[in-house]
Amino acid sequence: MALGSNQRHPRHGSPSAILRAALDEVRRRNCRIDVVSPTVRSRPIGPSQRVYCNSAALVSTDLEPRALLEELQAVETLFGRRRQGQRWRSRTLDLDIILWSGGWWGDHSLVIPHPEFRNRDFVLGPAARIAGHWRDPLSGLTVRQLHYRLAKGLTRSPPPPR
Ligand code: PH2
Ligand code: MG
Ligand code: MG
Repeated sequence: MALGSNQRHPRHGSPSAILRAALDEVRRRNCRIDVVSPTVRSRPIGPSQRVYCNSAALVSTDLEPRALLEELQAVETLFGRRRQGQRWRSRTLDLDIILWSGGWWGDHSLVIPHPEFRNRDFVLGPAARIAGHWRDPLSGLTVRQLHYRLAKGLTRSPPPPR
């Protein structure tokens, strides 16, 4: 799971505090948080101007990907995330499923691996710290290899066909 925040929260405070509090909330929802990466600050990609805090966590759960997504969206809502309006607007909390142990998943509202994760340093950097040997089922490359390629500017992967 990838975590991101670029807005303060009236009660929890800074984006990094929001990410910590969000992990506590995910833990309460039939999920075990096995490892958490260090938090990085990253320049925003997209229309928002504010710096992001990003991290990654390894989550163990019996929930199916769809059910997990619903729990993560409930946590986002709890932290004041609004879904209407502009895509990629500033957000108090974004929780994305990046990879899962079952390989590929695709339905109308959820695609795993996350279609853009190969192009995002703020996802691959933290993920490489905790899951460097996890393999992308589409490219066959490990997270560490994907991160290395992106950091070297070797490729920008096109989004996979749906
Ligand atoms: N999330 C986005 C769009 N742009 N930029 C950074 N640096 N970090 C993010 O988490 C991020 C972003 C949409 O989810
Ligand atoms: Mg998201
Ligand atoms: Mg996202």
